[in-house]
Amino acid sequence: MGWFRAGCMISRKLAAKRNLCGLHIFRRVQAFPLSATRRNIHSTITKPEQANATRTTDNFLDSANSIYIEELQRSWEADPSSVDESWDNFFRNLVGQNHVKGMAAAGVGVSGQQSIQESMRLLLLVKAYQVNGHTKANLDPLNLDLHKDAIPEDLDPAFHGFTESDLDREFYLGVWDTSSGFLSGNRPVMTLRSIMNRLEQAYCGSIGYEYMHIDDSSKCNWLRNKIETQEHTTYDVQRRKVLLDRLIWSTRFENFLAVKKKAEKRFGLEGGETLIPGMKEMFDKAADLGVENIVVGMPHRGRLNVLGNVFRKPLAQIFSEFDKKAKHGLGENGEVGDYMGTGDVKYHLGTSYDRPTRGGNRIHLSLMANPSHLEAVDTVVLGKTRAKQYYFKDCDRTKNMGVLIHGDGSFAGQGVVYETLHLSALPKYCTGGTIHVVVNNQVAFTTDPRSGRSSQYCTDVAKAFNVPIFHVNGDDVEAVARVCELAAEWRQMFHADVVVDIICYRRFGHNEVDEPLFTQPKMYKVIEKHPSSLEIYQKKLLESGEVTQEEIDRIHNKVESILNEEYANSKDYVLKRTDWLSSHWAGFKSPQQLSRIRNTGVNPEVLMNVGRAITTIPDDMKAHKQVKRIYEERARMIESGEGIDWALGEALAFGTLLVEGNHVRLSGQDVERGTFSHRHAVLHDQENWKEYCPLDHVIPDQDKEMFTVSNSSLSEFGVLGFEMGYSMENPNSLVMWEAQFGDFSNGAQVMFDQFLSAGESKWLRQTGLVVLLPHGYDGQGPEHSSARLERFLMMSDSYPYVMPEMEPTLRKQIQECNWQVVNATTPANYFHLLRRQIHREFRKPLIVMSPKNLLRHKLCKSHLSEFDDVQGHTGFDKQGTRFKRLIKDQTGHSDVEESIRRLILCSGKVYYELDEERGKGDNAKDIAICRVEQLCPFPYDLVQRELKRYPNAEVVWCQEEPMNMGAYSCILPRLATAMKDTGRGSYDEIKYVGRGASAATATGFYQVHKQEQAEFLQRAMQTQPIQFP
Ligand SMILES: Cc1ncc(C[n+]2csc(CCOP(=O)(O)OP(=O)(O)O)c2C)c(N)n1
Ligand SMILES: [Mg+2]
Repeated sequence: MGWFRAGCMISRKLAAKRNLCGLHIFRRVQAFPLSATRRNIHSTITKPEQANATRTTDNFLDSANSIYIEELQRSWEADPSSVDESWDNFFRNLVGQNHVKGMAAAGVGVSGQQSIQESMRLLLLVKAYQVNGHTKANLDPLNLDLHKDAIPEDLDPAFHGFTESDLDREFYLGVWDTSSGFLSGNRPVMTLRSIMNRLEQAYCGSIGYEYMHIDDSSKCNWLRNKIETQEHTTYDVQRRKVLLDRLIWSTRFENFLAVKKKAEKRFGLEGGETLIPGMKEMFDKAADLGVENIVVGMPHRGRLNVLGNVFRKPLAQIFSEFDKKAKHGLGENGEVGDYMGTGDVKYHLGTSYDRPTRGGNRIHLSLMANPSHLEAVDTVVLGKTRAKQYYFKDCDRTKNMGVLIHGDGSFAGQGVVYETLHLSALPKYCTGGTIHVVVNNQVAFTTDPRSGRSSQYCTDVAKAFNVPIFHVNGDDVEAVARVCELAAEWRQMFHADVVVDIICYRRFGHNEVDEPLFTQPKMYKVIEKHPSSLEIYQKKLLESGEVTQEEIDRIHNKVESILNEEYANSKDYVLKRTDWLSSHWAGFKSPQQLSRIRNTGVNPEVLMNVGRAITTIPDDMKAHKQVKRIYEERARMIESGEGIDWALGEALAFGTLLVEGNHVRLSGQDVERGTFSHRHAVLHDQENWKEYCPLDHVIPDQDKEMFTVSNSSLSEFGVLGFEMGYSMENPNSLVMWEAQFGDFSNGAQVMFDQFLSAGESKWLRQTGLVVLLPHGYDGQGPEHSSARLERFLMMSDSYPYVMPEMEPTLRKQIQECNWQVVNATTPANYFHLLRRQIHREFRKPLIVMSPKNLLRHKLCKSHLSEFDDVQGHTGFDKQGTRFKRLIKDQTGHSDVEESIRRLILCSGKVYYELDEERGKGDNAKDIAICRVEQLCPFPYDLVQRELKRYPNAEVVWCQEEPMNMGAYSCILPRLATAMKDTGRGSYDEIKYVGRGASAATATGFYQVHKQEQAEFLQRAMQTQPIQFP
């Protein structure tokens, strides 16, 4: 036994150290300077460090020091109650009144004496395998693995004091009620040799298990049982043939494309083909265990193979997407612009499929479309999964599951993986466990692990979350299948995350046109000679006699002929008008189908009932007195109809949407109270742990999640992605993410750039997600002023130089635009804005520059009559009560005001400052101030209405942001287009008032802020014409 000889050699060196080493505390001692031939799955080495001082309360399972044990034994002999109960059990079990008597009681005869020290060392040896066996496992198909040189000493029996002469001695293992697996076997006596064989088999084969970091012994025991009990480890011939068939499909698919589409990028799976049988086994097992829906996110590598072989996307369609001459993306007459979107490359597209499973079930699979940005889709998948769980009333989260496939480089390197894992156990974000599969080809583009990570395994990040990790040699398809099944079992059993790390290789370059020898010459020389996993498996089955060559050939021929047939069909494949509507979306309109504009006012009686429900606190609730006062004030607002503020306006929008049967969900950092202490959506009893959320009590027997408000982890990228995924499941929900301050949304920039602004265009998937970004200049410095409005406007795809159709019955302006950007200035308008998101037949993302100081501004109030649908009430205009895209001047101007000398167009809270400035003297009474509430898409019709109202007015755009920021550069061409169209001049006639250009969003000096503010407000009101630009 190779292990033993090597162990004997080092045992002498270790003699002095023996009994001093702990198993649990590890430190990185050395970052090995790896040679090019010695690298890959490990980049750094760990080594046991001496255990800390003893504590008599220590659990025996955590201990590893035999001197310590001797002390404990002495202590126990003197007084059994002086040690932890587990130690007491240990000594009783192993020693009893008489050690040999214990063995006799177990009905076994043992030759020779076994000291308690030997028993303990044996247990430590077993435990060493459980903890460190993975380091010795045969994980690397290329055998380049460095860790062969760095196997921890404690896996060597000599380290524990055993010698070759002990090999055939029988040892009593004890009977451990509290443990499982190996130690629970009913053969408490075994030779050391057979103990070692069992340990090697369980822990050092093609699978390396990491699970002893999990701090829940019942979970460890469950895994131990699965890992160490032999009956779990074999497949019968039938299962083997299924695996073979699946592996042939996976392999031939790539080979076929390699021949047919030689020079095309497809990010093939070659070297990692066992992923496909692995995924299929996982899905089958999950279905057997009750899973009905699986949402999958995955990157480029092997995606086409997964689409074709797991999701059963028609192969003809996949092949046709390679055809550069195919007219995908063009309409019937070759025109651009049908609702085919702008499209995406083939290895980003999603799909869904109802897949029959081995056990005769059906399972619905959805693969989310995703951008090139590695790992960006992770939390989107989780959000969608969580939404499915809500709509399917899947309370124990066992019917809907998320699966994420990762690359080794990305799993280790992309921070959003950590953010994703961190959502796994949060009450309002948990999805009952995600299965992570890492296609670990030991390279990322051209970067190998030495440069790509500081951790030992690429999966180490998951250990921080008590996630078990199964490393598996990707050449061993049965081992891959086994851990994939085990992962599904774990997930269904514990509703927690799990990682499968398939260690494989990449047969070719990063893509098929890359040359890997430039950067990985030695590795690729090995790969060149390395047989495929299919060849290895076929050989194994042939040698075992379980499968004949004829059977193998038959499968190959079948697969090849189907591939050829589908390839021939792909030439005439016509891309169907996409299946963009999933079941919940039936009746929703594409941008080409006109959606009626609806009013959003609410029946006064309903409004009143909702108002009362959301301002009532139960008598036994001891809320903080300031919060109580806020609620009393809100109740007064409802009863009097006067002075409704922002928070109440928002709550009324939520409450009325709930009454209409919609799901409402708001998440983000500190959203429950609100960063600015204005929302107080959840009340906390000051005397106990009780909480009360008034919006949970709007309708009788309201589902407890129908209204969800939740503080999130301190993440932007991850949480925004989650809400985006959530919003895509069902359109009858108002899903919102609020940034703490708008500035921080740039931490989620990938979500804005790749998903929210362009998702519908690329992938034909709509979302009505609302993003609230606190924005406004009130002297808080460069980081708490700006949500970078300009970026959101710049990403709008509305064409600025031609007036769109604005006639109300024909208007599709919002439908045709990629998103809406709004800066509302009254609680009532905000109320209608939120309700409008739902009261339409399409969904569109909404970016809101939300207020800070307007939350308490004395003039930023609305009357309850502005929320209702009563004709003649303030909010009711020609079309009824709805969101106002532009709010006209409030000083009672008639349809034409010839004497107005200046029309100031502005947006956001600067309106109130301009209005106040205008009121200071008499020389500005002839200035009109209009608020552009909806910046994108631009309200051309209403702006023109105001231009006509003030035929002689100088036109000014005023903003508080620096000139190179804010809305100015977006407004300018659109306002010019509106002006030209009414004969009011163009660019030169648009004057600018605001801050000058600046690198930082705002000054850090309060006095400078005030001065800047005063200066531009005065300039806006000056009597002489504005000269700028
Ligand atoms: C966020 C991000 N950064 C960089 C890239 C460019 N890129 C594409 S694939 C790749 C390597 C990924 O390595 P790994 O995760 O190991 O997956 P593999 O290609 O090896 O399957 C890189 C760097 C990207 N797509 N996304
Ligand atoms: Mg890789």
